[in-house]
Amino acid sequence: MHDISDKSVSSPLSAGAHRAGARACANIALAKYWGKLDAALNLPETPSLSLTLEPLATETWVEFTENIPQDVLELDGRVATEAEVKRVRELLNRVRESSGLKLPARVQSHNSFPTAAGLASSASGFAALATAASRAAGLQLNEMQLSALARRSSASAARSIYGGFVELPAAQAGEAELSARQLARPEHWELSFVIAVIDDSSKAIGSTEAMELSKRTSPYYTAWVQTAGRLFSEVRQGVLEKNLSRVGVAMEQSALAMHGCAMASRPGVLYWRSATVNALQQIAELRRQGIEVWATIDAGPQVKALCRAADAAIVEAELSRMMGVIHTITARPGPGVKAL
Ligand code: 2P0
Repeated sequence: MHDISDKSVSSPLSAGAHRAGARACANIALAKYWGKLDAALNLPETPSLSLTLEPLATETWVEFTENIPQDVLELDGRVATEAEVKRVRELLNRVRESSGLKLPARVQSHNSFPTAAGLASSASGFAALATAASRAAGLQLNEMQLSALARRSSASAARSIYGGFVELPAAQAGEAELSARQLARPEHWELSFVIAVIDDSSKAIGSTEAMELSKRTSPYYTAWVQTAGRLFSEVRQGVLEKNLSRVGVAMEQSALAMHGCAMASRPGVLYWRSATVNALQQIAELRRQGIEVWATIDAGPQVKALCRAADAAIVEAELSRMMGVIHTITARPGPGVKAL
């Protein structure tokens, strides 16, 4: 078991009126979002449904201050790249526009789990940033407004504003304020995600670029979009009924259909390693042995196994001894974003 204890950051920035922090948890989609209706407004073409997860969290502090010439971003103690700064600045600019505040911002962000490892750090990151930045600027946004703000930067971040089981509908054209909503609280159902980390290096192609490529070139994109709505409804019903096999079967099909669509792009997008396939087969074998466990895979090689909390230890033991699995992380339903 990999130790990923929360590294709490207690207000590392200097005191000031325009300063605030927030903590948000990552989420894993049971029904996947893959494809944009409108790239400029970052509107999803498919509905998605996720589970917000402890202890995979990001803590972010934002301070708007005249003491720096331009926005400064620090991620896990390192200076951010220009591409990372650009994405954060877009959100900060939206906050500056709404609040009338014209100051540059110093942003410090810490993850309790490896970034760029297919563990959806952009979801927790932009949910925490939207909350911290809007509060630091004096805006009092409700959860729906925070979710819409986070969604403009990263659609999955819209879901991390809320705890537990969360849905993000597919967008209508031009729907600027689209936000996620909570379907059920974390206490609704005692489930676990056992994450088999197979490769923790950065991904070859980011999900934003890969889903655009899928939309432009994959012959399966239209079929994926048509299927995604039905699978979302099945997962949603299964969550409400707490029917694990109903959720699991639809969840696996959602992931495999999403990856099938991506793989058929030109050039093909293949996130999997051989250990990814082996883990999928091991999970099917565990099912044959009577354990209710199903898999999902995001834009990376990691395999995430959904099971009852009571079965997590055995699933973790089986996955962690597989060749190609570096370590495992067990996560549980977590809360929505919190101000620090
Ligand atoms: C999801 N993913 O539903 C899907 C499944 C990855 C695979 O949402 O372009 O970082 O920033 O809106 O939210 C990851 O994509 O994409 C994602 P953008 P995001 O969780």
